[in-house]
Amino acid sequence: MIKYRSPGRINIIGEHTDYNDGYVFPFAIDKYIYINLEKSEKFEFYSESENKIIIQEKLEKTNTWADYIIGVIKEIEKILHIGIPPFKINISSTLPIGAGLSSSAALEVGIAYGINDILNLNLSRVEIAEIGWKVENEFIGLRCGIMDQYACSLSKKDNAILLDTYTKQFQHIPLKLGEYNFFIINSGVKHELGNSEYNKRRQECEEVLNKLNKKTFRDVNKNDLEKLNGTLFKRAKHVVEENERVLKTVEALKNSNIQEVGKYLFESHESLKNLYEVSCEETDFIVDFLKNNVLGARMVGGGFGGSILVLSKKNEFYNLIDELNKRYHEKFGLNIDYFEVNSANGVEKIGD
Ligand code: GAF
Repeated sequence: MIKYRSPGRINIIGEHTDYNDGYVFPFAIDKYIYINLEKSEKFEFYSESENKIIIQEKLEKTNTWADYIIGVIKEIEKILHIGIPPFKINISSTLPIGAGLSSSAALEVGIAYGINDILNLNLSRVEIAEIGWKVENEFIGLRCGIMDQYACSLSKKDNAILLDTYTKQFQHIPLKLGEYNFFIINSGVKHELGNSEYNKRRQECEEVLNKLNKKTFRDVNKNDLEKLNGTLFKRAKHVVEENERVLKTVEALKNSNIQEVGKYLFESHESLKNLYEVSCEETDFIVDFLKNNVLGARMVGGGFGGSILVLSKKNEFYNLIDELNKRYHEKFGLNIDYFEVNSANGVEKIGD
């Protein structure tokens, strides 16, 4: 049995820009999907958290968590014109599932990496990320961008990745936060409409391009916004300004201006809430509570629940959390979950 671990990710800034040819700035975190792979007679998939085994002789879609695995195997077969022999695959996780921390990309990338390693297929880390992205778009049906799979595959500990999703160029930028650190607060909610609203946002952005007669969002600038109104104006304004914020955040980080990084996080949240409209009551409540008490905070990932990224001094964060949990529980009847974020390497083998 060969063991691999594939990390989740946070995104410092650049939300809903990755399918709009924009910039993103994520890094992998030390919360993982663990994958054990072993050649076998049949395909056998076991998830510890689901406590379920799925056995298949011929791979077919199941509409369950196993589709992320099945999709990857089928995609590798398709692009390399090979048959993949049956594997027994065990999955366990320290990464909260469905919390906006990229658990599905971690699984896709982990499976592709492991199979590539065992069968010596010579796929690069970029190709592995692209396979995961294709599976998500074509097999699962979420029309996501490339951020999550690139972060899970290409991250380097102590760095974040500035990724230009238009050219697919990326650079690792050292994560030097001085006396501050990032924290995650999991709101514990994931609203059902998330996936359908995600695809709807994508469609609205395509409508923006049609209206402006442009091929790529990369050519949309502030002056173009005047030609739009209503929903399309709001969506486009978010994308244009969020891209600017990514580049300003990278500069601020390079200059060790962590206060400024925090300011952009709050601005990003406001924009995701009011212009892109992918936030929700629960995550807004948490960000509002934190507003005057930490350097920065914003929802992270696709939205409609999930997690909040917080930039704060450690003791200040821990001093707030009990009061926040109390008020959150009073209002929503739910408890938050939280942890300090440590950066991590992309997917890797951890043992035979
Ligand atoms: C989800 C998607 F999978 C990403 O591609 C990205 O669009 C993100 O939402 C929003 O920035 O995580």
